[in-house]
Amino acid sequence: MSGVTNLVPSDVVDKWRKDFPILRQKINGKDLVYLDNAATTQKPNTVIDTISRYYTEINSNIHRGVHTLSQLATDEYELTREKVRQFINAKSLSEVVFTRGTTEAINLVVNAWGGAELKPGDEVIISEMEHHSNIVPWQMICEKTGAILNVIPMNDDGDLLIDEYKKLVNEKTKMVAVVHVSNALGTVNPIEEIIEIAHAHNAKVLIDGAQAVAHLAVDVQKLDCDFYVFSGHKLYGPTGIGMLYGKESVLEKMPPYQGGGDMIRMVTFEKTEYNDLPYKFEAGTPNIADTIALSAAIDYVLAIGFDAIHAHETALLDYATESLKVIPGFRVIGTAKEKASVLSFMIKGIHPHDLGTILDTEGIATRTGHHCAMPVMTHFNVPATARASFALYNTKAEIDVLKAGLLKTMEVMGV
Ligand code: 7TS
Repeated sequence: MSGVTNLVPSDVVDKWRKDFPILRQKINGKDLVYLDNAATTQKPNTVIDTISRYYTEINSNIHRGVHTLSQLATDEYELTREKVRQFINAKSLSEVVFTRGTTEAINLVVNAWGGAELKPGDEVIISEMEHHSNIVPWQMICEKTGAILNVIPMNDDGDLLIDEYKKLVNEKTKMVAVVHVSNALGTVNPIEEIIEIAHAHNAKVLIDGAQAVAHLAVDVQKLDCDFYVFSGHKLYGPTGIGMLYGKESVLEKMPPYQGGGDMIRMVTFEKTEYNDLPYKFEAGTPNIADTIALSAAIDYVLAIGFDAIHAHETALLDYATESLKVIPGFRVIGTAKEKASVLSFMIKGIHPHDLGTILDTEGIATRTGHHCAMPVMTHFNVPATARASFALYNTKAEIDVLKAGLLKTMEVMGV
């Protein structure tokens, strides 16, 4: 991300921090410095309280009962659908399908859409920087259908090579599935251009927005993507609830993903009539409590606003990149032109796992490993990276603590 204008004053960030009770914890006797936000964000009180209120006051199964509690739970569940619709600016409620998370949303598209549409010789395009959840399901369906999986390469900054993409896409391309923001590199991909090119060849487009929705405003109508997926837990919401946006015309043609209750209109042993959208894709009792709490998370983010979030997180990423690069042997993995909230790095002579372990003794939570993006590690010829990823409640002071922790690790490791 670039083009910072208004810095968010530190007293405002301190106020935000107070909304997240977990941040008051000590870890290993030290103030928690939580820099693993790309894995999952912490939850504000309003989200925690919503889950508690749900189970205390209105717990009931939805869509089925005429009794008061069931109606209350159904109303709140469906209000969340409307909230998500507004959040991503989907045209209609039929286009908002609740899933367990990004992974399930991708698997839904792969199996329901891919299972019906892909034929031998058809082509699917993904990119070199995908999370495994946007690689493996496509590999599986390609193997099953005889479709071919192609990969858009990236350069050593972690920018996709759009000219190579233009060479890959052709009339056999049926799907382009690309990540909006890379979890391993922080790259913000030029998805508008990617979508336009795909559509010029009549291919559908799925955007993996898992790392995007907490950092930038998403407008699916403006993007014109066919599918957009994300997880609530990376957006200050609970785990176990995610979202599939699909264009109504595309979802309408897709067969169901799972069969069961709620996704039917009429069942006989001879034949079943499926329910209308979006219920056709929501078989069984859903995750009611966490769906309703996702509403609170979206309210929270929108009350702060993406302008402030963007300004603050960009300042953090710039500050971290600048202040850590003076450390001897420090190497950033991912130096794309447009980045959001992720700093992947190595320190010469220290395995990232040792880094992560020693930082933890200082109360600093980072992530180390392949970040479920092994092909990214292969590209950069590294086994793993350390990753600091930022959220709206992080501060420059915490980055100073990270820097001190890194210097201490080097001392401990004799580097
Ligand atoms: N896509 C991207 C880009 C992701 O970053 C992740 C999770 C997923 C998909 C899968 O999301 P889920 O909620 O269904 O699991 N990324 C990470 C990460 O970077 N560290 O832990 C999980």
